Amino acid sequence: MSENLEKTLLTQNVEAELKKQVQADHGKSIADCTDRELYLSVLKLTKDLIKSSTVNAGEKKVYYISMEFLIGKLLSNNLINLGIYEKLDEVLKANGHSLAALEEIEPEPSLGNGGLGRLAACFLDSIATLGLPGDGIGLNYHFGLFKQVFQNHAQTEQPNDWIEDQSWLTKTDVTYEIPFGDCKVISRMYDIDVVGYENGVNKLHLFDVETVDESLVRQGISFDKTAIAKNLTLFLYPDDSDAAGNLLRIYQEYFMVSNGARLILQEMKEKKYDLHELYKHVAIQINDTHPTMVIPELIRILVEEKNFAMEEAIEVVSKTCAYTNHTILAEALEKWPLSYLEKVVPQLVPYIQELHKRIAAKYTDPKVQIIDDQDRVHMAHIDIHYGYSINGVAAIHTEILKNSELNAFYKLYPEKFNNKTNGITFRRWLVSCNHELTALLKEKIGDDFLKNADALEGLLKYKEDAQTLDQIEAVKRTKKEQLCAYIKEKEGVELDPDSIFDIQSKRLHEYKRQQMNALYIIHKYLEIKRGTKPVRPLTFLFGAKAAPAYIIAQDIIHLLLCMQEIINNDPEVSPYMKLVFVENYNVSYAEKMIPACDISEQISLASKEASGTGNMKFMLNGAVTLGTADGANVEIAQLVGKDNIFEFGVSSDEVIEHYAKGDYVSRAYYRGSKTIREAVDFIISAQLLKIGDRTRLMRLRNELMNKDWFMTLIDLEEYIKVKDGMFAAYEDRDRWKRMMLVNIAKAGFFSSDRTIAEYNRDIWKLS
Ligand code: 26Q
Repeated sequence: MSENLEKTLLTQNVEAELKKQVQADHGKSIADCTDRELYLSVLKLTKDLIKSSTVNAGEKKVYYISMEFLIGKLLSNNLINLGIYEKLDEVLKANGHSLAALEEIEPEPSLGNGGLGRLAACFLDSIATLGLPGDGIGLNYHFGLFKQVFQNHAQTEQPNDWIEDQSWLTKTDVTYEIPFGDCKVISRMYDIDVVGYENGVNKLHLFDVETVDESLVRQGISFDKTAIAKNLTLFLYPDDSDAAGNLLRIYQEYFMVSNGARLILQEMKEKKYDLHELYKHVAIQINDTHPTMVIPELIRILVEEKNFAMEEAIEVVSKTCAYTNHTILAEALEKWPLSYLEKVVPQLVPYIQELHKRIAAKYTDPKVQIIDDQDRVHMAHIDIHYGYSINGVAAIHTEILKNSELNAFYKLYPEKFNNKTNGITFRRWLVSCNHELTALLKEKIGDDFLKNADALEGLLKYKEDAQTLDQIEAVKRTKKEQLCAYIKEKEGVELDPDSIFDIQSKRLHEYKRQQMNALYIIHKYLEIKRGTKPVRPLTFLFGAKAAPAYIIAQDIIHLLLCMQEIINNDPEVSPYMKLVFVENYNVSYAEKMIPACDISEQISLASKEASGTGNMKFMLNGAVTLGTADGANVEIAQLVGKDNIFEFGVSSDEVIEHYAKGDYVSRAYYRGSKTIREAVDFIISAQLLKIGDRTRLMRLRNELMNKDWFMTLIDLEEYIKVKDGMFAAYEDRDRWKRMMLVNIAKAGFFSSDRTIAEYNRDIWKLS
């Protein structure tokens, strides 16, 4: 029987197949099984079904190498992409169960920190959906990103062991020997199938070390960092945007790229392609600088094992590798001391020196050198000189790279620079997380938008249609009720679905300015205490993890958790305003919060957020953005028009100028505004000091008044004004509902299918 026929039969007989599977696994009927038993059987059945799907193939293949793939739970997405979600849900419901209950059982693989990792996951989905041959290459961390637990109004970290006996991982027999300066490890490849939406499958290859010892983990997430063979893939670095120098990170990076390089060359060999034409068959997309060592590693292997001359090896590899930049924060650009590399990967050092020498011989500008005068290796510089493409992730971000941050490189290689505005997969961020909105959209505009996201614009013809507008509002209300129930269960706080849901969820970082939102909340609290009550109750929701070593970020969480206690327990205030900082925000939580949001907080200091992707997810689900002119917010504003977004704040040009002149003085803003003074001073008020930690609160206020590197105070007054205006606009229900509709209708541009089609057209050229 042909594979496709087999697949068709299986899809048509979901009920019979599930019955058979359940009988074989547990010896009972579907109705008699527990949810866990059913989950295991559905997992097996789905994996089998995927096995009989077509694998995307072609003359050229892309390898997306990334230290992070924040894939989230896979069950419902795979079922949706295989086209059997609804059928299976029906079968389960007829037997007294539901897919929603099974979804809760699956552990979440949190193999990423935030945006960069989630983007990689959305990209894999779109690459498979577009039928392109393309695999992911990454690491199989035993404990993904830490689990966040709140204690005494502060974040603590616990290991998140997501790997169960039966999971989406398939152990392969691919193993390699990976040498380091001081030891050797044996790797093994594990695969996760990536199912395209009504299309073929690709793979996510995750490398692991056989000898990892999970018992090394002691208190919290601390562990012995010296025994490399035992700890290499134990943890994902819980760091967003701070390139904390650590040897283990370099071991991890080299381990990933060396395995990746070997796999790529092995596949070239199996397909009998000529290695001298590597670039005709392979594109390697380097996700930020973390996998940069793949460049010298490939060159090394070609020279040492494949008889290439240095010159040709460099040329072939340079025509194969492309680099994506995700950050403009100088402190987040990886610069490794040469001495670290000498210890971890001495075999690469002569190649890095060779790459450096060639540049030094050509260009005198110190800004473009690979090894600087302090003997630090600038990873991004390797990518730019020895890759054929460099892209930013939103229009404004790419412009800033070209005109300021990487201007010296842009002058050398203008043709290498290009923009690829980020996107999100609609399968997860609409179909899977918002069944109700998906059904409504299908009813109104058909299901074309599932394959062709631009078709969402068809919704615009209902802009003045009262019935449609009410239906959109009703969906939002349903999603808010569902979130209320979930938060009640998880966080023990009762919320009002008739209040305005204002949400800021993303990694905690000063540049994202959760502290500015906190100051607004303090301001509103004080106003209510003085008797000025909001027209409608307000619900402020936060979700965010902070890197454990990022002290100020921890202080901001502390402030918000203390405010949560003060506000929610004050009978004068809580009827008008509530605050919940949800614990352990992750992909699964995002899928519940985003569809319930009215106001999407995208308030980074202009020029600092490369793109943001949460902004796109909120918009797609009918939230209205409150944002600065930063990252993809700029493109959102262009698409929806000034009437359908609330913008505020200084421009990126002004910000860049302040940094250049060093003339931002936060204390001047503090002195100049009573509103600001009052909010900032409240951080060390008797009320807060009573429940909070004096050191943390004093440090945070001090930081805001005396440093405020990310210019919170420069935008605070305007933020308050615009946000209050937004709450007022919410009361003009017709206007608000139209804004929701326009935001949904214009979100098509942010489908990662569009982004990937552009990567393919301009960079990979697969077919
Ligand atoms: C580096 C060295 C050592 C340890 C950790 C790291 C590290 C880890 C993660 C550095 C950076 C990250 C993550 C960066 C990130 O998520 N960037 C985000 O990427 C998104 C996708 O392009 C953008 O939308 C966001 O604007 C950007 O912040």
